[in-house]
Amino acid sequence: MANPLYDTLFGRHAGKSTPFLILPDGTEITHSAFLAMAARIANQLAALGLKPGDRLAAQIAKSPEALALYAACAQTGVVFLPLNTAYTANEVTYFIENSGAALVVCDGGAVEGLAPVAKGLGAQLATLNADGSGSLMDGAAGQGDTYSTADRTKDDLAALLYTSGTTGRSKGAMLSQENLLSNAEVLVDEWRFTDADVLLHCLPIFHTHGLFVATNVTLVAGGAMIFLPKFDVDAVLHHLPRATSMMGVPTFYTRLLDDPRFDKNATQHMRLFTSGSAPLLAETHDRFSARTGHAILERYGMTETNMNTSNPYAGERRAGTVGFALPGVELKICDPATGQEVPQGEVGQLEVRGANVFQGYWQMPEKTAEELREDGFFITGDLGLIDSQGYVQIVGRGKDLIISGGYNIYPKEIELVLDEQPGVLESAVIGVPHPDFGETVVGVLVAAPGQTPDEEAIMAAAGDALARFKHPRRLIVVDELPRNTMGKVQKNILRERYGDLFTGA
Ligand code: MLC
Ligand code: AMP
Repeated sequence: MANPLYDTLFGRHAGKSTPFLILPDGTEITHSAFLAMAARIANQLAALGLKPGDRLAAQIAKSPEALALYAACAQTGVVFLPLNTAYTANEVTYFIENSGAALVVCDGGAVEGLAPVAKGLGAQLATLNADGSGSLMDGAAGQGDTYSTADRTKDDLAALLYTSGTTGRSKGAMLSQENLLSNAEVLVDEWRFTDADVLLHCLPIFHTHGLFVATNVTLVAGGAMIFLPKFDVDAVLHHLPRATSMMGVPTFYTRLLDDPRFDKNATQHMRLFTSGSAPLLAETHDRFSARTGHAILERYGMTETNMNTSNPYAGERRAGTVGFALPGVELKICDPATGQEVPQGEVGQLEVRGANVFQGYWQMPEKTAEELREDGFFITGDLGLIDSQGYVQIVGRGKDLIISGGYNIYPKEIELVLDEQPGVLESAVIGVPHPDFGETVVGVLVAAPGQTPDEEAIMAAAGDALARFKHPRRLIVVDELPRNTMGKVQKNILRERYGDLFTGA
């Protein structure tokens, strides 16, 4: 039976006693032990009645078992739907409902909030805790170490990853086996990953970067990962000597540069540091080179497209750019109004096409049609240009989006919550520069006539509705919002006005 995703990422490692996961305490999990764990989970999923094409929503801490659940989904043909652990029960409810998940896997601590939701929506519930305990693994413990891999084609769905939108409603990006595999294989070649690589993995595994870029690349190459539960400067410095490579968001690198122990000595054996998910300031790139002698390799991607561009491994890794379109990816810079390509060197909206580009938004054909052209080009919403030597530069965003520490935050989602609060007439949410997170969230409020909004109560309400990373770090009450002649709020004016709130520039 064929299953391209499982066979290429996992099956090829059958019988190998080489280390795959190296845990913080030094314990190693070999490739074959990992596959056996995945097969036990696969048997358990089948025992619960899951079938190929069913969706499995997982809001679980990063652990070897959590990664094995991803492998088990590939082996059973179940569509994996990973969720940010910071999401509130409110947010998760939408994802379960929209995806029609057959099984929800969550931390034991979340059962009270999610059990009634799952029951109401006809989904089963299993638990998987950070230490690998819980009902999922209890069930898997009694299962066999092998599983007859489900037959799948490269066009079958592998994963559903939700991204928010400018209307505030999240959309499930459908990623096929081919979307994931083609990109992982290209990146292995471009970044020269081999089975000798040991990747220091400190990204979360519920997003494209940590799951599909870092993990899939390591799996295709047959290397190992030092698998840390989260990014932490001390832990990174402790484990770095054993690593060959690391992938991160810009915040990882600014935090490391803030620590004097991070220097040439600490990094001399490393062969590669990559950055993405948010813009890496040229200044950070330059400081990093001066301190360590390594040029960070910056690349650009999205949930819907996996990776689109990368700076070269061998050539110049140019600060402030995201390099060239990857092999197999076509990239155009277009006029957002007409969709026509703009002259070379001019700013326009990036559009991309290739085997990496997703299949559309889950059960949202109109949204899909708005962003995915009939000829296969995806409209990214990012603004950029191609310089005279072919390097792509991202210069801004056409979409109203804030990226904080590598997490995407759509202002509309927060504005909808703020607008509902007593004493608030209307709101505008903007992103302003932040020294640690790159950008952070500021809520600008207009009071309802004769009322004074209660900022504490508003923040408490935001806490129930929205994940912590989306919360405004500052609320500002103004008399009115600046608007253009069409009545549209001029967020650029607000961003200018409040741009130095956190940087003091
Ligand atoms: C945590 N907090 C954040 C935050 N992360 N707030 C804003 N933005 C974030 N990114 C909250 C915490 O809940 C905490 O709340 C407070 O901020 C400070 O926490 P911290 O201890 O400083 O944060 P930490 O846990 O260290 O997390 C920061 C981080 C993490 C940068 C390490 O956010 C992270 O791993 N980011 C990576 C995101 C990522 O993988 N993105 C890839 C998306 S895929 P309190 O209550 O204490 O105030 C993609 C495609 C592509 O974009 O191209 O890759
Ligand atoms: P997500 O929807 O979480 O996948 O985030 C994708 C968005 O992150 C892109 O559309 C870009 O706006 C941004 N992004 C990713 N990588 C980079 C980068 N290297 N430089 C600038 N922006 C980036």
